[in-house]
Amino acid sequence: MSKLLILGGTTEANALAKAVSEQGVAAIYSYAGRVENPRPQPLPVRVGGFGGVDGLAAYIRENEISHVVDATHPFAAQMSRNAVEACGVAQAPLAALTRPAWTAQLGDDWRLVPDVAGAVAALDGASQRVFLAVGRMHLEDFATQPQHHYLLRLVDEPGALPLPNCDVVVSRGPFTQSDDRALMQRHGTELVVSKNAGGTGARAKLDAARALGVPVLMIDRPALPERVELSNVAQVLDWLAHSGVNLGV
Ligand code: 3Y8
Ligand code: NAP
Repeated sequence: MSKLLILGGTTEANALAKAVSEQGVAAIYSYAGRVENPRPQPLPVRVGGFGGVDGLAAYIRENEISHVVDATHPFAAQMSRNAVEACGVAQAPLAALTRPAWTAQLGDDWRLVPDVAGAVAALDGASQRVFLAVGRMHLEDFATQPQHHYLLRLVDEPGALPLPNCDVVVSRGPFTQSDDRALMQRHGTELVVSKNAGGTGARAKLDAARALGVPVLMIDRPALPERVELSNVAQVLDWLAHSGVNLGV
């Protein structure tokens, strides 16, 4: 009996959940529990960490998971590393549903940095109005550059913030170019800091930056281990069918 575990939390994971539900495939959708109200899914949902590699391997065995699709965000590197190891231990086939990195287009003014620490270092210097669109988990890292006036976009209302000069917008994507352009004009944004997430849900700020002639500090993705990588839902359904999952009508 097949049962699919989807490691979720992205636009692509949500599209896969919809397709798998429509195909009548037994599946469960997993969130880390990072935000207060994660988007509802058309599948049974579990929330919270598994407890490292051993916890995930045990979960796979105890719940008779036959296949795992890692559809987490490109920056969810720990989860992706754990998935590769745990699926090896539990002998469960694993495929990742990923999205290509963004590349600069004509008119873009990007400065590439290797990681969050590189972005922090690149903020040395005089005060600027910075749209820090990297979420909540890395805000502490930017506390060493308090001289800037930050615009923060967060999924949930924050508690105390580590940055003295900041405006907060509580909003979850997917975002639109016109909204992001208006937001950046209101804030007087002079620099955007972005993860190279890829996909469609977060790219509006890049299109808005290009239109406004605003430079972008683009944070490269963390390295991920070797694994089967698929780039759309159809490829995942095909991978499932070819590894013994009976898809519905
Ligand atoms: C909890 C689950 C959908 C999927 C929505 C995508 C698109 C909108 C864009 C900006 C960038 C950022 C952030 C972002 C985007 C999608 C997708 C994506 C970026 C939710 C979600 C969860 C999370 C976790 C959250 C992180 C944060 C990152 C905000 C759901 C809404 C900045 C990444 O407060 C926190 O702790 C937030 C944590 C990890 C990164 C960080 O370091 O803070 N995502 N985002 C998942 C879980 O619990 O397992 O409610 O849907 C999902 C989405 N966020 O179709 O609706 O697919 O990427 N998420 C980044 O890309 O830079 C916002 O503001 O421009
Ligand atoms: P991470 O740093 O790679 O993972 C840290 C730990 O969180 C993992 O070891 C695991 O805990 C738990 N975890 C992560 N994703 C999980 C999932 N889908 N289901 C169950 N446990 C999960 O992950 P992250 O960057 O914090 O991302 C957390 C979630 O937010 C993921 O669903 C990801 O897709 C989503 N997201 C992240 C970003 C981002 O910028 N990082 C952007 C958009 C969406 P255990 O070791 O205890 O199992």
